Parts: sequence; C-alpha cells; structure tokens
Amino acid sequence: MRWSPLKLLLAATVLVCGSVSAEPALHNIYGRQHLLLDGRWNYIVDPYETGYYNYRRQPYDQSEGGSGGFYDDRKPKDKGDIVEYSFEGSPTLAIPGDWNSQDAKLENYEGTVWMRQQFNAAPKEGKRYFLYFGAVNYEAHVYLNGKKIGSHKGGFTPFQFDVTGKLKPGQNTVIVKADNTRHQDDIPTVSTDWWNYGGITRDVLLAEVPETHIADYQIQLAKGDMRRIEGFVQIDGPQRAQDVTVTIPEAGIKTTVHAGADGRAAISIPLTAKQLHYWSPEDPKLYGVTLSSATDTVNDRIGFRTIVTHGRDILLNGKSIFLRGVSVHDENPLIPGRLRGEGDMRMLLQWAKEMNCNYVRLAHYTHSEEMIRLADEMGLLVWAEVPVYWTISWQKPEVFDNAKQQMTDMIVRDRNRASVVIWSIGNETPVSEVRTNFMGRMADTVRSLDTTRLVGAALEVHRTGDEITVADPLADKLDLVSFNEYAGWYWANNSDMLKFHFNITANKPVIITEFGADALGGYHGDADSRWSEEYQDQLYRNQFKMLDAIPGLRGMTPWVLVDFRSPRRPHPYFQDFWNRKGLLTQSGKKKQAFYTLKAYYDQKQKQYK
Ligand code: GCB
Repeated sequence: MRWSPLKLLLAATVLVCGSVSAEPALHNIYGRQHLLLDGRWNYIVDPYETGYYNYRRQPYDQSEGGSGGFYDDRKPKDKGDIVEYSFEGSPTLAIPGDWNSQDAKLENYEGTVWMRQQFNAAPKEGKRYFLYFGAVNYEAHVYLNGKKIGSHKGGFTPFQFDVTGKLKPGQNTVIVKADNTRHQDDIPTVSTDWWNYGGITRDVLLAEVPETHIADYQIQLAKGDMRRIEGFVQIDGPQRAQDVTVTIPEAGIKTTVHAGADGRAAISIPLTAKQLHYWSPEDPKLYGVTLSSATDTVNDRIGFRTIVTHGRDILLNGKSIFLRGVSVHDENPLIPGRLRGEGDMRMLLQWAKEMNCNYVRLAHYTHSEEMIRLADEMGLLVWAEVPVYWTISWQKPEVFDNAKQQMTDMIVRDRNRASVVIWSIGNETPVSEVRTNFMGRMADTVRSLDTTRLVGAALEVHRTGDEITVADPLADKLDLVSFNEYAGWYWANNSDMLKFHFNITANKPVIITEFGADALGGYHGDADSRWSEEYQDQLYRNQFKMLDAIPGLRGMTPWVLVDFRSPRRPHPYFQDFWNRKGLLTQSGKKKQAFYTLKAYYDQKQKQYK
C-alpha cells in the first residue's frame, strides 16, 4: 500500500502524540506475583528498520489500531498475499541475553533487532498488570498484541508499562524493537570502554498486583541514626487513603501508618539499643519485612546499617571502615555477554570475596537488581553508578533529563538494599563549567531522593610536576574525594612512578575508584615489561606505597576484577579486543596481582579491626 502524504502526516502526528514513555517501575518487582517471560524469543535482524519505517522512511502507524510494521506479526491471508517477514521460523535468542554473544553474525552489530515472545495470560478483574523489563539496551519500542504500548531509552535500568485491559485471556504476543545504535546525545554516549551488548539483557516479567497496591517504599535506618528506622510507603490506585502496617517479626516491630489521599505515609520507627542486629560485610543479616494494607501485601528482605563520613573517616554502623574493593563490569568472561543469572553473578562476587574484599564498585552503569540483592546476601558493600561516562552532551536539557531519569530509576529500584552505600553520578567527566553544573544537579537529584547514603563520582586527577591533585569544583558537592588515576600505566611506568605524590587536602575520605595495568594472563617478563603479569603486580605494589601516603585513604577499587571485552582494544597479541586489566583472566585464572591485592587487603583488615 502507498500512503498519501496527508495520511502519512496524520500517522506521524499520532505516533508522536500516541507514544507512551515507560513509567517508573514498581519497587521490589521480584516480591510481586509475576509470570516470567524469559526464555527463547524469535528474532529478526533489521538493519534498515524495514519493520518500522516504510520505503520513504516514514514510521508506520503506531497509534491504537495502527498497523504496517513488524509489530503486526502478520501472516499471509491467502496464497496471493505478500508478507516479507515471519517471526515463525526465525531463529531464537535466550532472554535475558544480548544478541552480540548469541549469534556470531551479530558480534559487532549495532542497530535494530525485533524480538517476539508468546505467553498465556488469564487476566482477572480487580487486578493491575505491568509488563516489566529489567533492562533493554538501548532504545526499546514495545508492542502487545499488535498495539504499541510505549517506548524507553536507557540500557541498564528497569521500566514498565501498564497493560491492564490490554491482555487477552489465552495467548498474547509481546514484540520488542530494540536498537543499540550509539548516539552522541545518549547516556552513555558514543565512546565507552565496554562492549555495546544489545537487546533484552535482563528479565522480562508480567506482574500482577491488586488495583490498589503498594507501589514503592523505603525502610532504612535514618542517616547516621542506629536507633531509628525511617522511610515512606506509597500506595497507588483508586483507594489510596489506607492504613499500612510494617512488620519485622524477628525484631519485634509492628507499626501502622496512615496514607492520606495522595497514598503516601511517612514511616518512623524508634528502636531500642539491642533491637536490631546491624548488617555488615562480616555479618550480612537480612530481616524479613512485610508491608500490608487492606488491599495488598509485599514481602522483602532488608538489612539495616548506617553509613556516614566523619572528617576523613567512613563509619559503617558507627565504626571506622576501610573499603577493600574491586571494580566489576556486568559481564561474564567465560561465556561472552552480560551476566545471565545468579550463577554468573555469584562467580564474580565470590572471586571478590576470595580476594578478601568487603566492597565492590559496580561500574560504569547500573548493574542488575539480582546482583545487588546478592551483594546484600553475601556481605559486599556496593558503589552503584549510572553511565554518565566521559564526554556527555552537557549543554542539552534532554540529555540531563535522561541522566536524571536513569539515576532516579536506579535509586527507586535499590533504595532498600543495605549493600548500596554510595550512589555515583558518573565516571571521568572532564572539568568544564557546563559539565560541573550538570553533575552538580545530578548530585542534588540523588540527595533529594535518598538522604541515607553517600554521593560519589569517579573524578579525574591533575598533575603539576610530580604532584597529583584533584582540582575539580564538583568535589565540593560530593561526600568523598574519589578518583581514577593511572600512574604507572597511562603515564609514568614502574621505574619512575614512585617519584609522584598525591596532595589531597580536603577533609573527606579518599577513595581510589580506579588504577590498574593490563597483563595478558600467562605472559611473563620482568617488572618493566608491559603486558606481563610481573608488570601488573609491581604496579600494584607501587600503587600501595603511593596511596598509603594519602592521609585520608579509606578505600579503593582497582580496575578491574576480570578481563572484559572491549572494541577499543585491538592489539592482536596482547588484547585481541579484551581489556586485560583484570586480576583474573578471561578464563578465570588468577594473575599474580590477585594475590598481591589480597595480601594488602588482609593487612588492611587487621589494621581496621
Ligand atoms: C578508565 C575508564 C575505564 C577503562 C579504564 C582503562 O579510566 O574509567 O572504563 O576501562 O580506564 O582500562 O583504560
């Protein structure tokens, strides 16, 4: 069919007006009644976006009742009919899972892929249904039974659509158009040091909740106050004014609060001295917590701890702590691709624990909710971050809105996780006025959403002669002096790096967010030979000397736990498209520096006993 210009214009208008952005996701999605839509999804690779645009590059009608694109999932009506695509018979991807690592032809693919799943539903009266995506990289357009239900941008945070009234009893079809093309005005932007894994990389769920339900809540210790639980509960639906009872049976807590017409109630629960067993890496105690109202009940497992800074100290539950950390990417070195489930996640966190870590930096984007819940359970403190990385289009309001949305979605998702102690607003953002304004507003966003945690950013260092400083006005907005520094690798080397010294005068704790060196596992040389395990090992030893001289040093997360794939790393022998700064190789073998860092952490642990 050829479309008249008027019809095309109308369709385009409806498309713009009719496209619904995703809504903030329900808190604690795994605690809700749900159907998991993971599994094998049929997919069609669509580099020219034939399923979305007609031959004139006009989008097909995406309005209610609109049709034309692959979302129709059309079958030929009769033998004379022509349909040039078919999900039936198309290959399948395991979801959650990126496409780059599942189809050799797609290893470097950046563009559109359509994915289809079919499922049975039995929608009930008086219930609301949300189609929830843990993460889709990067831009997602979602269709249910041939109708567009909305779109979302951002590859690492969850989103959902209200599909109440749109589900059919019996078989339903969900189709996702995902596009991982990089753009300058996105978050992250075109240049990163990680693989741009595209697709539905985390769980897809159909959640069922009562019409009036508990949508969100925070139940945490008040900032620095070990004797008070503080937070809120938010009810959504037609009967918002309700009582909500919070019970923590093991701690003998039962409190009822009243939500007004806006569905919101503040929570404040005084505690006696020994009422709670506080969460810590040594003893990651989680309590069963239940929120119940006349219409809904939600269960969670929550740990209680305080985190504050005091001068140059970091106090966990009032006690000085050294953050013995390591940086981690959401990537499985053994089976290429993003982490696909608890087994993968446990493997990475267990390696960190073996190194005697009490802390991980989940860099440089938001990792999955399961990973954070595992950190809660295994006793690892967490630095959580959004992909505001390197050079963003700082001056554009819509880019700020995107960054703010990703930050908000991360906080809303993880605000009840004891492990998360630091929200990071970004990584290595070069100093300029417009950037500092942008990042300052990001810090304000975090503080407006959560007062109980610290705010950080991985800053850059500045060198004058032999002196290394952090000359960044953003530091005033942060709770920590936190920075990446590559002494001995990108500048200086093992034989001259020790002539440099840090001069950091701020009365705040100092956390090194990255340092490191590439080493090809099994490649040996002396401590001056780049790429050798000995070079990396010596660099760590030198770093400890330099860093221990900083009076406020309270932690570090060397770069990085395990080798990871990166298109920026083409050296044919040493890299082969892997960043080799891992303390473990791509096959999980420990490099020498693994043991050196462990020994350093053993000693730090004794020091902070
Ligand atoms: C950095 C980046 C990180 C890179 C690392 C490197 O500063 O934050 O994403 O992977 O350096 O290896 O160069």
